[in-house]
Amino acid sequence: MKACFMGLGYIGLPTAIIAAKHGVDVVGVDINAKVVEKTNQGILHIIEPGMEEMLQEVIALGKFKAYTSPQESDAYFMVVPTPFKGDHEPDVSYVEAATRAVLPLLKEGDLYVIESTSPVGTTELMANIIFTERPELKDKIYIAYCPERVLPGNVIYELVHNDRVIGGLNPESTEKAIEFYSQFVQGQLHKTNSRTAEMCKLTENSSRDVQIAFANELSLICDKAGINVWELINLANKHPRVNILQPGCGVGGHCIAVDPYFITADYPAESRIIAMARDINNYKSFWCAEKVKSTMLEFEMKNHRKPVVAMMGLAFKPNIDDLRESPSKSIVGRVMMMCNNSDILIVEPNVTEHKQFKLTEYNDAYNQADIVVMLTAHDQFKTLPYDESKVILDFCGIYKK
Ligand code: SAJ
Repeated sequence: MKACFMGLGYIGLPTAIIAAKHGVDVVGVDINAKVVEKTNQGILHIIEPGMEEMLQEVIALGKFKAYTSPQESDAYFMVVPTPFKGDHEPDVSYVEAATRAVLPLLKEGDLYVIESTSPVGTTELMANIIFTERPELKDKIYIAYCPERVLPGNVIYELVHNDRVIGGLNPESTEKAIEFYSQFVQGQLHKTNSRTAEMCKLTENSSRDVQIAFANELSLICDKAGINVWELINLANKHPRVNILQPGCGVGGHCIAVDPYFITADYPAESRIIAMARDINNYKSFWCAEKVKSTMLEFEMKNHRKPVVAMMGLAFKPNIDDLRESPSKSIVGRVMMMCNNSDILIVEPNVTEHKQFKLTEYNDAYNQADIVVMLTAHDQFKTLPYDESKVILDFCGIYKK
């Protein structure tokens, strides 16, 4: 069987490589010629432990080759980004472009799958495009939606072991997609229809966003009430049926902070908690920046000099070097803008240099600072002592124990 993966990003490339490793003849397609060139040289352009060795292995076996345009195959997978445009409206133009690119190659019996996180109804929309352009294929090809759920950094394990939801346009399509994924997925493959599968992906990430918003809301209440939120959550979680997540300085990354908008854009009247959770998590970053600013002013009034401030962490979550869509980074940017002649030291131990920010080593920054702002709960920061002579704003629970 030959499979063509449209999009060689954080999900498409690992999935293509793992499929190749399990015996599928894989064509990897990306519109970026540099990505294609690098990939064919066995160089991984994304960060994912163990994946580069596997890429080199499948290239050597002749099971994987990357191209800038699709090649005739038996199955086609759309694994391209679905960002949002304007006022948080989902943008499916990449999925449509990838679909239009494979359209001329489709033949009777082929499988077409969308993996990209998509608004409800996208699979039906793409099926319409396919059958409008190629009416002779109606009921002759298999069309399904199959979202991924992997955690970056643990992709090799999770792509194989996580359960997946597979939703076909009809039961025959679901079966055909299950047949494909069974070649490398050991987790259970759960059958449904395409609309439910689309909504399932959005639900998983919205659920997490809502739960984090609850924790963030508690952190705001506790700040006003003079209660340690970390102790509070720890105690509340001793209840056998309560499991509250952790507050932080907002929600970042490409999934949790984005996917809920795919629901709120299409169902604005119904999705009130989901929309509110987005607002609360966005507000938390703004609140953190304001808190830093007011703490700096208080320090200056008390000490008659400007404080040295250490901003600890830029990544969007602990122990990674991914700074994209990071609330910590946006807080740092905001504080720098509001207090531009202050002495602000920026720390990100997982990155060696940054084009916008001058970085300082974390021990040095901590030692020099009057105000320490804990933004991302990296393990390195947990080794720093709690120095009571400093003002410490612990937004991410470094000292919660
Ligand atoms: N966060 C908190 N408090 C918490 C947990 C997380 O503030 O208690 C913050 C993090 O700091 C980060 C953001 O939420 O800024 C998102 O982090 P995450 O670890 O929840 O999620 P991602 O974006 O790394 O990966 C998620 C995963 N989804 C879920 O856990 C529901 C992953 O399984 C999905 O495959 C991925 O999104 C995706 O592609 O959708």
